[in-house]
Amino acid sequence: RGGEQRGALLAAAALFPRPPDGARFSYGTAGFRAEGVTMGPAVCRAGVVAALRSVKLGGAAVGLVITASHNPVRDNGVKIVDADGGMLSQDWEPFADALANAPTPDDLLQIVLQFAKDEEIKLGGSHSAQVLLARDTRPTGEYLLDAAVKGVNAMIGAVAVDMGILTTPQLHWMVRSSSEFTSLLLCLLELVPKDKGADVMNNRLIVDGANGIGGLKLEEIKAKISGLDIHVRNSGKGEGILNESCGADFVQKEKVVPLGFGPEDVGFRCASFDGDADRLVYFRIVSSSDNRIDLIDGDKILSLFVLFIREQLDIINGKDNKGNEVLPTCFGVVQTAYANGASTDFLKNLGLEVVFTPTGVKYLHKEALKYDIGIYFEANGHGTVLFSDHFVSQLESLTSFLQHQAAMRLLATSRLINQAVGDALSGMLLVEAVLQYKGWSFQNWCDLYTDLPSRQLKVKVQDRNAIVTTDAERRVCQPSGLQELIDGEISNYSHGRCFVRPSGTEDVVRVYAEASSEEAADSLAKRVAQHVERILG
Ligand code: G16
Repeated sequence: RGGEQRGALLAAAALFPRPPDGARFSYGTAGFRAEGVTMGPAVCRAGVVAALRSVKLGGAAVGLVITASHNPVRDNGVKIVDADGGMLSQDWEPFADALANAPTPDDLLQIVLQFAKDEEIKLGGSHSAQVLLARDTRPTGEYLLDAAVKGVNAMIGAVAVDMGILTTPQLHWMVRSSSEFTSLLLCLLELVPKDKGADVMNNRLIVDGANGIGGLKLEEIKAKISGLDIHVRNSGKGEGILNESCGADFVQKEKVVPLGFGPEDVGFRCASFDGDADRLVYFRIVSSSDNRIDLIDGDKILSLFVLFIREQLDIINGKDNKGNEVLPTCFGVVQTAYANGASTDFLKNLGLEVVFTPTGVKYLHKEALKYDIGIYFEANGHGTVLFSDHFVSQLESLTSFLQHQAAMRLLATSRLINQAVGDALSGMLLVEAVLQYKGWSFQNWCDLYTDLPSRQLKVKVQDRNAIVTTDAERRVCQPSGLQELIDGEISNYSHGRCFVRPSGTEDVVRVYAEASSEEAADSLAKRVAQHVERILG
């Protein structure tokens, strides 16, 4: 593909030719600047530099911002943001200068080829590269954005992503966070003990994107996630309909194979996002002749994270010589009534404090903030792990080698997993890192505990808000008499548990039942649903 690459560079350079009498560009204090209408060639060539920089850094996102900052409105400029979110490495400025000033497309090509050779960058290969573009409000911004895109696209395999009109620091921040994501995963994987992990686990991961935005985003970044062979189904690019017979809600509630999966996926580890990628569940297709799946819901994701965090805390807390814990930690788990009873038992048997809140991230998150490390998940896959600022600063101060490695793992975890809200993408990367750390297969993870069979039903009633609940939605206080009927039903089932609550997102009453067999859970849910229907009409 060398010839194709050469052709693309020549073509881009020819689109924005440098005038023979054009002023000399110098990368200067903060990139190239001049009168906006004359900047086309320099901006296009800066696009080439930015794309090449991303290739050099293994595909990490690099930024390019079109602005002349405090200078007059007729001026414009271009500045490259390095993958760490800071300014372009100064070693690259002479190359950027030479390229901006190359008189002809041929000269430009020669400079790129020579530089790529010196920097050992393989051109025309199967590399990936990503450049995030932004501009300010100047009138020449749009024209120059086009020049930048053409420059980026002149590097085969490079993708230009227009982030729109932004402040310059916003773009720096976006570039920084985008590369943090992948570099933190790498950091976690590097902290996998050498006697564990990697080779034990199959690195193929198949992801159901629910035909939504999560699939699209994952397609963009998957090549940069080293160590994982990610395949996206329902990626949002094809014909499939958003959340229709696919996605985390469907997989978790129906416990069957989502659309878009075929015989080739049987037996592999699969993850499923919902339409806006804030829920995550995992599953495995049992056999191609059977629609059933083995489901790993939010509760089991939580349990995996709990084990990992506990292990790191145990390493850190090997007592000091006075018998004190090195880092006393307040570690709490938050669940809702939907948490499978087997998961709650598992967590309590580990000696953990498990707190219940009503359904809704807004309640769980608030509760989890009360701990040094607070972890919450809803069974439906909404959840994350929160680290207090105070705890993070204590982690940063641990130095003894063994403790240091465990502290580093927790620090990387705190930065990888989204501290603002549950996030399918970052949650999935943490799952993958933890499985590798433990050297666990999907089956090992399944075997943590056996879910009690459960069933969820929806009942359409006249006024769902006639149901008032208490005790984190585990009991009904209105209408009177309903809870007694539910209790009466539960008493007929071994391991029976059942609750009803008005949905906060749909005009229905939800019924959840658990029992020792599928049939029993189905029957308990149905019987209670009938009472709800009869009483509420
Ligand atoms: C929202 C909330 C979740 C909740 C879910 C179902 O999720 O953010 O916390 O579990 O609704 O709520 P309900 O049972 O009240 O309908 P999403 O994924 O729809 O944003």
